[in-house]
Amino acid sequence: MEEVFQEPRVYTLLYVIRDDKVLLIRKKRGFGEGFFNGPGGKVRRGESLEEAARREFIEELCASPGPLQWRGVLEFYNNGNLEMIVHVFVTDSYSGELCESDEAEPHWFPRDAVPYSKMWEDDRYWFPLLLSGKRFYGRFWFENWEKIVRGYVYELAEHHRLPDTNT
Ligand code: 6OG
Repeated sequence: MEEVFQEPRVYTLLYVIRDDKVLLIRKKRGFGEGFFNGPGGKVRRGESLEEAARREFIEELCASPGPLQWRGVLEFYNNGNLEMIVHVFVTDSYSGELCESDEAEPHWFPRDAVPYSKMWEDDRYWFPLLLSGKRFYGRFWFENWEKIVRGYVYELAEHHRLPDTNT
């Protein structure tokens, strides 16, 4: 029963997409070390998803992101357990200078040269939707966080928009 009442672990990812390029970070430590990913991390208690996405971006890259758009949600299972719920945002701007932090090294990639072989395996399934401006919902089952044994991604349609939001 304990499992059932565990707080869900909710995370964010935030990508800057601008001039046909996307901003990724190379993670220098923690979960996914060595992989390219978006800046992001765990949502804290009392914080909104958007606040968390902004805070993590600033912590990892120093600059402040512009207006955010919510783009999708991903659920990750590992060895059969739901481990992470990740909300994905994009922005087309930021203010200030990007920095390298002890967590992350910023890198720009052309949208047609995204380094999938150095990213989490799930990214190749949903990142194209992100790049083409779509919203999505995905679920992936990993084995030992190494390989995907099952998964799917749905594109969300207009009628799946949440009420009272402009995203
Ligand atoms: P910290 O532990 O650094 O947050 N994350 C994933 N991102 C992708 N693209 N694929 C996955 O497949 C992921 N699993 C976790 C969520 C970890 C960051 O890594 C993301 C967080 O932004 C399994 O605080």
